[in-house]
Amino acid sequence: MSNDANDSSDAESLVEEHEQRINDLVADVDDPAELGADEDDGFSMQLAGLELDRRDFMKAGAATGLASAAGAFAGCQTALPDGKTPSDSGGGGDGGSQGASASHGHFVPPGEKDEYYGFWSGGHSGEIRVIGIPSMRELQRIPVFNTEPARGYGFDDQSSEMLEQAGDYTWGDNHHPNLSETDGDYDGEYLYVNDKANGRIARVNLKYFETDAIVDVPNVQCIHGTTVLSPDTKYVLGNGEFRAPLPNDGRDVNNPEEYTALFSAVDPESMETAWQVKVDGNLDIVDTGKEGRWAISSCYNSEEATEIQGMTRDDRDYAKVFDIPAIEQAVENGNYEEVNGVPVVDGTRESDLNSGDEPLVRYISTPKSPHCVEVGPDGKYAFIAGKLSPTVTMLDLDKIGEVDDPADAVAGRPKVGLGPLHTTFDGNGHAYTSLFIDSQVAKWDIEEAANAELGSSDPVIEKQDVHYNPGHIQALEAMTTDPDGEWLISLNKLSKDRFLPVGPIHPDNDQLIHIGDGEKEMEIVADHPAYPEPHDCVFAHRDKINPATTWDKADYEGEKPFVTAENSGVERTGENSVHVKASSKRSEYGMYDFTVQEGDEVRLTVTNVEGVRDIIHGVAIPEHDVNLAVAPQDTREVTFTADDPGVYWIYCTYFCSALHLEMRSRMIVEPSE
Ligand code: K7E
Ligand code: CUA
Repeated sequence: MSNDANDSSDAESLVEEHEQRINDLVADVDDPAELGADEDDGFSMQLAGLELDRRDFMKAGAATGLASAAGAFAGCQTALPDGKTPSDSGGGGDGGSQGASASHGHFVPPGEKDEYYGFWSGGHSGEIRVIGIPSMRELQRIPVFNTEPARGYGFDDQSSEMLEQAGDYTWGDNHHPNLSETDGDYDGEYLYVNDKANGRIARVNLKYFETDAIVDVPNVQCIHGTTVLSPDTKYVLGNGEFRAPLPNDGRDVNNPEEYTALFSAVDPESMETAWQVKVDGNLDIVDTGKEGRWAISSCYNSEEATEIQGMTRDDRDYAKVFDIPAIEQAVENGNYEEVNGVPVVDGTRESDLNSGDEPLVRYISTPKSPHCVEVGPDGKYAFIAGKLSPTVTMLDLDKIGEVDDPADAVAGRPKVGLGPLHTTFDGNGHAYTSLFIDSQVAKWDIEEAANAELGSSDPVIEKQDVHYNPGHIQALEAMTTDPDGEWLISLNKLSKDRFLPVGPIHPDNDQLIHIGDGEKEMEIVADHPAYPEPHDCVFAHRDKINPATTWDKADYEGEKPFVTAENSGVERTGENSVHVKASSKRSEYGMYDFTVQEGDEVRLTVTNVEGVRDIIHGVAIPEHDVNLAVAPQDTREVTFTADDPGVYWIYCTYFCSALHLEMRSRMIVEPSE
């Protein structure tokens, strides 16, 4: 087990080593073969009186010196009409009237509402965050793969059973939130999100902003890229990124060439895995065409290596284009092997199913360790960002099914800058690509790129510095057929010196950028610190999302009782079990006390009988790890054991009225003898 990266111990040489590795790997699209170890990538920024490689920002360890350089940098873009730097004009994002840019306010006054919902993945926090656009105010958090006391999630029986059945992991790493679609537009029903860490896909019910299903996808360790199949959410599609033996039961552990990556389709209603496709290489990000036929995935490890040197060896990898109806046909014809209850279709290049006119998977050579795939609003092109190549490859989706050699479907390949990761759209013919290494967003003209020579940087219109190292960028409703333009968010991985220091683990920095209709220059108007680590976000106009403000008890009728003050009480259900039912309202529970016996298993059912929005009652029982949050008209249940005799005060955890502190009850646990 050797690892070169550990050979140098001092910080400075580690930085140099990393820089050297990146320099060696970052390809020049014009002639990838010639990009040798010693060559300068030729990229530098001219500043007044100072020439600085943008990547110097990756190196600087201390904030001192960096701060002033960053200020100069921000200013050098002169994107602002009055010559102010973005931080002068409200980069602090403090939400006050000073916080709005002179030209493009994002400030939403008290009492007014945002125009858009933003749904942020929470990365390894495991949650979804709901953020209003353009204010950037955080509106809500939706726990998905984590537990969350404020919402009783992972505490009540229903959610803890769901988490248990989905593998009983204590966390997840969610990257890609996707809104359900009908006719290619958001229908406001569901949000689907992946768990990269444990190979799961979850569904959030947008009526209640609550996770209602999680599937632990068989045969894969990790689900990375995730998308819904446009235009009608026929499937939720997930990319298995890590190659592993199939099944991973101890076979082939020392034969990495036998490992495989799987592309999975999950039924959005039943949340069961419908089928999987085995492929060569790995799978990173995925998006679909707009008409329901094609799904396009990137692959960064066509080398099928197990260490970084091998994974980055070749200058070409692939995009893989999945023909969904052809895969369904193969499943229907029985052309699969069933593994752990799921039909697995062979989509490797050698597969018979890939030999005819209608291959299941088309492999298209793409430079180099590509990352994102995003399909543009008109569905014409898929945009595949080169990551280690400074280019974005455009695939013509109309041609894919027609050309003999899928490489002939490549419609353009503009050179946009270093470290391109993700692309988004304003609906007016512009693409915006994040440049991780350059810490910039590049705006470019899509049709010009289709007409230009491969590798030309002519289509690039403008570059905006961001702070620092962007991953995903998203413009309003950019993933629909009708993007709204106006605002773009750059989800920057590093914040460095942008905020008050808070210790060595820094927040990310989500920057709000005004793009308008794409005809003017981009302008940064707010910095928004984000708890690590959001990867992606998705926006919907507020007219498309219609959450309930209280519960509709018909939605759980037959599953849970609706407990009123009258039917509150204790019912003995067995020698060592009781069912305790209690209503709740301002400012009392249905019982001032109840008695159980030492050792009883207690099933506690609590209904909030109020119909008034925003009046939540909590149920905390000290020393029993009991914590419920019950919204108006909702009922929650929890089961626990009353192990130790004594008196336990039950209290309400939501400050619901002036008599909130008095809203209490006693659980009396009588000794068994
Ligand atoms: Cu680019 Cu997981 Cu979408 Cu992170 S992925 S950035
Ligand atoms: Cu109910 Cu506080």
